[in-house]
Formats: sequence, C-alpha cells, structure tokens
Amino acid sequence: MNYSRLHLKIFNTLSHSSHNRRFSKQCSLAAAYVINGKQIAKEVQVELKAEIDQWKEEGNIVPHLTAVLVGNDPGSKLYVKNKMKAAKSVGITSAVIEKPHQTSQAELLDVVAMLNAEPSINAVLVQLPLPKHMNERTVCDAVHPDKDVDGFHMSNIGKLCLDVPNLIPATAFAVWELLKRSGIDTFGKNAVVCGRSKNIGMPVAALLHSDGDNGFKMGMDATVTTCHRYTPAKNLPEFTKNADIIIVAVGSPNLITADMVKEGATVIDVGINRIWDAKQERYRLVGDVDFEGVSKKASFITPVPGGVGPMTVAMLMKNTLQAAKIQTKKKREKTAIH
Ligand code: NAD
Ligand code: L34
Repeated sequence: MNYSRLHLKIFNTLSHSSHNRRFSKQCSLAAAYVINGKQIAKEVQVELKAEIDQWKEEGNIVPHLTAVLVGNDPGSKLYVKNKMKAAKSVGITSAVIEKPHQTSQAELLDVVAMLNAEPSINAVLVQLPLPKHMNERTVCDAVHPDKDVDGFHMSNIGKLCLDVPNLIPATAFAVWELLKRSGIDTFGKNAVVCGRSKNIGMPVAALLHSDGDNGFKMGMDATVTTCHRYTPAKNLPEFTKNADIIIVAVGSPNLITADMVKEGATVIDVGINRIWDAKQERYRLVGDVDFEGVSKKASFITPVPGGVGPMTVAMLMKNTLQAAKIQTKKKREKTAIH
C-alpha cells in the first residue's frame, strides 16, 4: 500500500468514528450517521463559485449551460428549475429551451446541433425521460462529447469504463463525492449496486471498481457486484448482506430493508419515488431504502429527499465548469498549431 492510501485509511477510520459520535449526540434512535446531501451540495457550490470567480478573473469565458426540456413532466420541470437555480448561485449563466411533447426527434436533433455549434454555450443537457416517440440513445449521442455535462454520450461512457473520463455522469459523480466527503473507504471493499441502467447503475459500478493504480486519481478499487431486475428476489439479500457499501438505484420503494443489510454498512439511496401518504393525504418523496429500519443498522445512510438528488445538481455545475475548461484548452491548442 502506498503512503497516500495508508494515510487515507487512517483518516477514514478517524473520521468514521467522529461522524458516529457526532450523530449519536443528535439522535438516539438511529445508529447511522445521516449523510446530509443538501448541506454537502451547498459546500460544493460555495467552493465551485470561488473557482468560477477565479476562472473569470483570469479572463476566461463565463461558463454557460443550456438545458432542453421536452414536454410537461412536472418532475423534469422541477429538476431543471433546481439546475437553473444552482447555476445562478455559482456564477454560471443558463437557459432553458422548452419544446412541446409532440416535437419530432428530427426537430430536437436540430436544436442540439444548433447548441453544439454555438461557442458561447459550453454545456448542453437534454432532460430525460423523453417522449416515447424519441430514441434517448440517439439524442444523447447527438450532444457534442465536450459539451455533454450529463456524461451520457457513448464516448464519455466508454472513457469512464476505461478509467480515463472526460465528463462523468452527474449522479455517479455525486455518489463518488458523497462517499469521499463522508470519509468512507472503498479500497478493497465489497460494494453492491442495485440497478444497471446505462445512465445511473452502470456508471456508478464503473466508478466503484475503477483502478486507482494507473494515475486515475478518482479510482475507488472496490469489488463490485451489480444486481438487476433478473437477480432473483430471494437471492438479492445474499449479495446485499455481504456488502460494505450498497448503492440502490432502482425506483422501488422499500426494496432494501434492515434484514438485507450488514451491521455497519454504508447505504446510498439514489431512488426517487413519489408515494401517496394516506395519513397526511399528500404525495411524499421516498427512496428505495426503508430509511427508518436500515438507519438503525447501517453506519452511514443518505436520506431521500436531501441526499443524492441535490448532489447530482451540484455535480452538474462542476461538470459545466469542466466542460468550459476542456473547450478552452482545445481552442488554445488549435490556435497554437495554426
Ligand atoms: P431505470 O428504470 O432505467 O433502471 C432501473 C434499474 O433497476 C434497472 O437496471 C433494473 O434492472 C433494476 N431493477 C429493477 N428491479 C430490481 C430489483 N428488484 N432488484 C435489483 N434491481 C432491479 O431507472 P434509472 O434511471 O436508473 O433510475 C433509478 C432510480 O434512481 C429511479 O428511482 C430514479 O428516479 C432515480 N434517479 C435519481 C437521481 C438522483 O439524482 N437522485 C438521478 C437519476 C435517477
Ligand atoms: N438528462 N435527465 C438528464 N440528466 C439528469 O441528471 C437527470 N436527472 C434524473 C432525471 N432526468 C435527468 C436528474 O437531474 C433525476 N434528476 C434529479 C435532479 C434533482 C433532484 C432529483 C433528481 C433533486 O433535486 N431532488 C431533491 C428533491 C426534489 C423534489 O422535491 O422532487 C432531493 O432532495 O432529492
């Protein structure tokens, strides 16, 4: 083990116990330290604002994000609104292009091509899901890879799998940042990812088992098992009970219960589900984890809301600055040659 890894290990042990002490003072019912994604996202945004201010002071382009929103999905509208608000708070300019549900795929691709061609726009995202008459893969692959702040373009996904990422999918990046900032060691640990979607589960798994030995500073070096819809329900607990870290990105309330979790595990809940609360007579947001039960057994847990969601938005902002940097570097290299 090299010195930095050893140092990280000692730091993690220390920070882990201090987190637990801090939490036990706050709440005597649950054992787990609740990772406050909302708070950490705020911290990331404060740091990012300073970095963007500095970037601008050096005479660089003001980073700009344009989101394309197709249709009237209330969830998508809210998420895009959250993204625009975050952009403003860190000094990124932003815009939303709204298109009606019946927009053709060809028309949407024209909009994306126009955004790709505009040098003052550094970051482009097309909010998902798209209407059924469109092919999400075709649309994601239409965004220029250097403006693709979602990291969904096939070349960005491919680079992530090769441990040489360009732009990392924001939710996977959010999971990485939450684990790092909470001092959770992943080196040589057993991790289970529930969900294998190309945008969430798969990139999370790729980052978790990425190799830190070959100059990839974000390498997590965990041993990863991916479970999915065809993992027999009766077998799922065998995998999850063996995990030091469980990441759940399925979209199924209460999929993970306390009996499926090892004492002291870290549980990151990516799921977002709106369920009807008969008692309060309103819809309520829950994740995929039975928070009440699992938080009594885990040592770290993320809540929903206030966990991965706000961090996804913060990491999208990080990606927007990264995109501006990538484009600026390429432009300088080009002018240096000619
Ligand atoms: P998806 O529907 O594309 O994928 C769901 C995955 O879950 C599939 O790979 C499927 O095989 C797997 N699955 C289904 N049943 C399972 C089971 N019983 N056990 C194990 N795996 C099972 O969804 P997605 O886009 O990957 O999103 C997953 C969840 O994460 C959703 O609730 C979504 O709303 C949420 N989400 C949250 C954020 C965030 O920032 N917090 C971002 C994106 C998505
Ligand atoms: N292209 N489409 C593209 N990129 C993405 O990264 C997303 N996603 C997912 C849906 N479609 C996408 C998001 O941004 C989900 N997602 C997202 C963004 C923000 C939040 C959750 C998911 C979020 O802010 N969640 C808050 C609660 C918001 C509420 O009240 O519903 C939270 O505390 O979890």
